[in-house]
Amino acid sequence: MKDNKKAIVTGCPGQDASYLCELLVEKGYSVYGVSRRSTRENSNMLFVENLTNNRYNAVTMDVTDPSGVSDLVKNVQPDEYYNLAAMSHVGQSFKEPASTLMADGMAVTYALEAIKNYAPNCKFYQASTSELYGKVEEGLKLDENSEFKPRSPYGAAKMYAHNMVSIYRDSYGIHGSCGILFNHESERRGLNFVTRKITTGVARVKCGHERHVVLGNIDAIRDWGHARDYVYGMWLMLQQENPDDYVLATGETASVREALNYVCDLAELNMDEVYKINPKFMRPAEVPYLCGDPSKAKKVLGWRPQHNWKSLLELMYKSDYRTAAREVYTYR
Ligand code: F7E
Repeated sequence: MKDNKKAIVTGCPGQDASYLCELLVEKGYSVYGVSRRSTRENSNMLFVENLTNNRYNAVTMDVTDPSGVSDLVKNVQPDEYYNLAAMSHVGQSFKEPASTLMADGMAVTYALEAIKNYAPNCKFYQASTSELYGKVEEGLKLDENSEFKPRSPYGAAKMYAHNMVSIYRDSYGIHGSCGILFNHESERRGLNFVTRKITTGVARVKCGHERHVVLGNIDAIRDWGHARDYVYGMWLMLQQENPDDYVLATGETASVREALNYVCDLAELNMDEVYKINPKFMRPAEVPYLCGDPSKAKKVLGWRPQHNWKSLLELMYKSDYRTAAREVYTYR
C-alpha cells in the first residue's frame, strides 16, 4: 500500500463505521471519521477514538451540508471515501421521509460532486441496501441483477443514491462502487433494530430487569450476517481496479420468530412467555422476505462471511447477557 493512504468515513457513530475505522487504522490509513455534533456522544465512537495511535481524525460535519462536504474533500484529498452516514432505520423513515431523502439521497450527490470537482481519483463506496428490492417472492435469492422496487422512504432515498453512483461512474469515470448489503448486525448494533432488541431484551428478561420483549411483525424473514464481515467486503470493493456493485449476504434466512426462539433457547426461557406484540412496531408497508446471493462477491472479491445468523445471535446474546448480569450485581 502506498504510504499513508487517506480515507474519509461518514456515519462515524454507527456500527459499520466503528468496525471500518478500526480496520482502516489497522491497515495504516489516516482516517477522517465524520460525525454530526449531535451524534458524537454515541458509545461506538469510543471504539474508534480510543484507538491507540494518531491515525484517527474526528471530523464534525453534517453530510447534508454541501459546502462542508466539498471543503473536506478539497482539504483532505482522500484516496477512499466510504459513505456510511444515513438515517438507517426503515420504520423511522416513514415518520421522517423528507429528512431521510436528504441524508440518504442528496448527501450522496454532494459527495460525488465534491469528488468529481476536487479529488477525481478518489474511490467512493456507497452503502446501498437490500431494501432496494422491496417485496419479492419468498424463496428467491437476490443478486445484483434482480429488480429494485423499494417499499419505504428509506429504500427510495437509497435507490436515488444507488442510481447517482452509477451515473457518476458512467458520465465522469468516478470509481464508485455500491455494496448492496443485506442485514448486518453485531454486539454494537443500535438497540432499536430487531436482532439487538431480541438479544438485549431476552438478556434483560433472563436477569429479571424486564418481563417481556415487545416486537412488531415477527413473521418477517431476513438474511442476517455479522457487520465486521461486511465492512471487510466494503474495503475489498475499493481495492479493485474497476468499480462495480456487489451483494453482501450470507444466503441463509430466518424469521424474526425463529431468531427470537433461538435466543430464548440460549437463555433457557420459554419464548411464548417472553414476547409481546405491539402494533406500533409494525410498518405501513413491510418487506416480508429478503435473501441474498453473494456469489459475485465471493468470486470476484474472494469475500466469505464468517458468521451465519445463529453464531451472530449467540455472540450478541452473550455480550448483552454480560451487560445485563453486571447490572444485577450493581443493584444487589
Ligand atoms: O427490522 C421486523 C421489521 O429494523 C428487521 C437496516 O440496517 O437492514 C436494516 O433494515 C425486520 C423487519 O431491519 C420489530 O418489521 C419486528 O421486517 O432490524 P430491522 P431492517 O428494516 O431490515 C437493511 C438491510 C438496511 O439497510 C437498514 O438500514 O424485523 N420487526 N419487530 C422489527 N423491527 C424492529 N426494528 N423493531 C421491532 O420491534
